[in-house]
Order: sequence, then C-alpha cells, then structure tokens
Amino acid sequence: MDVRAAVAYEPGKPLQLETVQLEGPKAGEVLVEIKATGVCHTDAYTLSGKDPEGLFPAILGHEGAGVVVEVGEGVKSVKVGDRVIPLYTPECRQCEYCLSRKTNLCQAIRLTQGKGLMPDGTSRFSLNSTKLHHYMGTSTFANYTVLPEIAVAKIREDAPFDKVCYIGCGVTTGIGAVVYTAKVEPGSKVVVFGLGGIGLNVIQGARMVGAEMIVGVDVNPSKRAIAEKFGMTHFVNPKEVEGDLVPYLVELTKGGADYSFECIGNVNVMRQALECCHKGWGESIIIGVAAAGEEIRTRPFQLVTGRVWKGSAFGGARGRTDVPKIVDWYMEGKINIDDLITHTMPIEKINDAFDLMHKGESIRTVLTF
Ligand code: NAD
Ligand code: DAO
Ligand code: ZN
Repeated sequence: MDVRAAVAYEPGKPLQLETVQLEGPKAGEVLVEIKATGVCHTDAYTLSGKDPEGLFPAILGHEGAGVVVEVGEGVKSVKVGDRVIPLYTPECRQCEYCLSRKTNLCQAIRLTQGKGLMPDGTSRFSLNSTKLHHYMGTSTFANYTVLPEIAVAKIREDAPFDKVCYIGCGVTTGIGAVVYTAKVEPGSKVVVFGLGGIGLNVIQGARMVGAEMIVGVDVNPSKRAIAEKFGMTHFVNPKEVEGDLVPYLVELTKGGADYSFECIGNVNVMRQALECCHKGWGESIIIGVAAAGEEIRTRPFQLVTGRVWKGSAFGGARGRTDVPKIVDWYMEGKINIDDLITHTMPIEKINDAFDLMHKGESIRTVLTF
C-alpha cells in the first residue's frame, strides 16, 4: 500500500515527505494507522549522524499512537480497531530477559530491530524499489507502520492519540524511572538534573509517589515555572551556585538525595548526580543518553560507601503491561501530559518540530496525520 512518510535520506539533512510503499503484516504482526507522533531527541540524535547505529535511508519516529487496521496470522492479543501505542522496547513475555523479571529489555526481536528490519529480516518500507530502514522497530513518522504483535500496547478506546502518543517514550521514560527503576518511596528527597521532556516527567512521577522534596537542577532558568507546576519544590541553577554544586545539593537536602536522576546525557552531570546522593543508600539513575564514546567517572569510594549507580531504559517499563496503566493514570487525571505538549502541528511541518526542539523552544511537539 502507499503511505505518507517523512524519509530520512541522509544524516544531517531535513526529512522529506514522500509517498512510500509498505507491505502488509506477516504472521504475528499488525498494521497500525499512526494518528499522532511525538518528536524526541533520540530521533534528532540519529538524524544528526552521531548515532553509530543510525541507518539511512530510514523512517524515524518512535513515540506514536494509532489504531490496528489489519492483523497477521496468529495474532491474538489485539484486533482490528484497537487503539495501540507502538513499543520500541517490546515485551514478548517468553524470552530469558522477560522471564527473569529483572529487566524490561526484552530481547526477542533485538537483533533485527537494531538492523532496521522486521523480525523476518526484511524491510517492509520501500520507495521506488529502494529499501527504507525501519527505526527502533516503530517508524512512527509514517501514517501506517507494521509492528510485531509483541511491540504494541493495547490501550483504552477513549484515549486521545495526540496526547497519549507521548507515553510511547518521554512520559514512560520519566515516570517509569521513578516508579519502576528507582521505586521511590513516599517522603523521599529527589534531585532531578535537566528539566526537559524527560526530567519534567521524573518530577511529576516523584510527586505522584509522594516524594517530600523535589529539587530541579537546570542551567535554563525559564524551566523553573513549568517544573514548579509539575511538583518541583526547589530550583537550583548551577550557574548561580557559588563553589561546587555537589556540596550545595548535599546541604540543601540535609545529607544528600535519596534518589537522583540525570536527564541530560552529560557525563560530568552524571558524576554530580551520583555524588549528591546520600551516603549509605542514595541511588542515582542515569536516563540521559551520552554521545557515542563518552565515559563516566567517579571515585570507587562513592560506591563503597553505599551510593548506587543505575541506568533506566524506557523507564524500566514492561510495555504491554505498564503502558496501558500509564494511559489510565493520564485519563484519571493522576498525571498531566497536556501542559508538556507545547506544540501540535501536521506531519508536513516535521522539520519545524525538529527546529523548535534544537532551539529549546518546545518541550514536546506532537505531529498529527
Ligand atoms: P531536553 O533537551 O528537553 O532537556 C534537557 C535539559 O537539560 C534542558 O532543560 C537543558 O537546559 C538542561 N541542561 C543541559 N545541560 C545542563 C547542565 N549541564 N546542567 C543542568 N541542566 C542542563 O532533553 P529531554 O528530551 O528531556 O531528554 C533528556 C535525555 O534523555 C536525552 O539524552 C535523551 O536522549 C534521553 N532519553 C533517554 C531515554 C531512556 O530510555 N533512557 C528515553 C528518551 C530520552
Ligand atoms: O539492547 O536491549 C537493548 C535495547 C535497548 C534500547 C534501550 C533504549 C533506551 C535509550 C534510548 C532512548 C530511546 C528514545
Ligand atoms: Zn522478551
């Protein structure tokens, strides 16, 4: 079938809206009509050419929501008409990783997904018989996409696509890191580094679970107002702190953070995030994705004395199980998504959405089809 898609032909070049061809779903797969998609820094990172695993030409996008329009043979968990969120972290419930209950990093289709292919090793997108790569197993910058059944979360039928698409990455990454990775307890002291589309969701997750003190750290003072709206209790601009930031934060939290979250992707900030944690028990969660080749450093004694360094991918969420619950939290008013979506525009303006993100003028732009 013909579908409308924004094609990334080459690193560093704007996306081009094209009519491309898509083959239908094979056994165990579904065809989804994408109704809305967010634009995330990871799309921009890959488009920039700095992502060593980036493949071109490709159809990017990994933060979508849509409707199942066709199912392949043997598909049981979803049917035509179901609303779904595509999952770049699938959940097969059968692989060693899923069965371990220790991680959300299902490996069932990892190898082909990383090569920009469907699980049978083929690409379903093409343009004038040139193969186009899939991206993160989702390719949501197209009005139709094919996904393995294990890579869609079925959500309630009254969920608005142009809001819940953000749960496909940013919302789940931030809130999930609090709830599933760190398991922050009520009364905790939390420090969040970076108040963008991820950090603000960490803040609202921390408020939701009853954290007592939520410190936001950002070099951009204009983030203060929205972070306060989402639950931040104290704002720190590192540029305004005299002396080292770490002792300042330890003093502010009266001994250190119970939990800190790095939501920037800066390895120097990752060190600060670990070292501002409370001796004996403080845990620091790395969410930000640092540039290829970067390394983190600290003194091992920081860990010997009880601080814990962890990472979190997709918030530690098991997509098919947890994403529908997060949609329910939104529909029940427990979390706020609307105020984080600063811009909504048609897919034709996709390059404007990337510009807004690069200039730091948007928190999230949602594109509609
Ligand atoms: P963003 O650019 O919207 O936000 C980053 C914020 O950090 C900005 O407000 C900026 O002012 C602030 N900042 C920059 N340098 C700083 C410094 N030195 N000290 C304090 N604040 C600083 O980015 P985002 O969309 O929120 O994404 C954050 C990171 O999360 C990115 O690296 C992204 O790739 C990553 N990410 C990770 C996952 C995952 O599963 N782990 C998923 C999605 C995104
Ligand atoms: O090795 O199992 C694996 C895949 C891990 C993918 C995790 C991706 C999370 C970080 C990238 C940001 C996504 C938008
Ligand atoms: Zn699995």
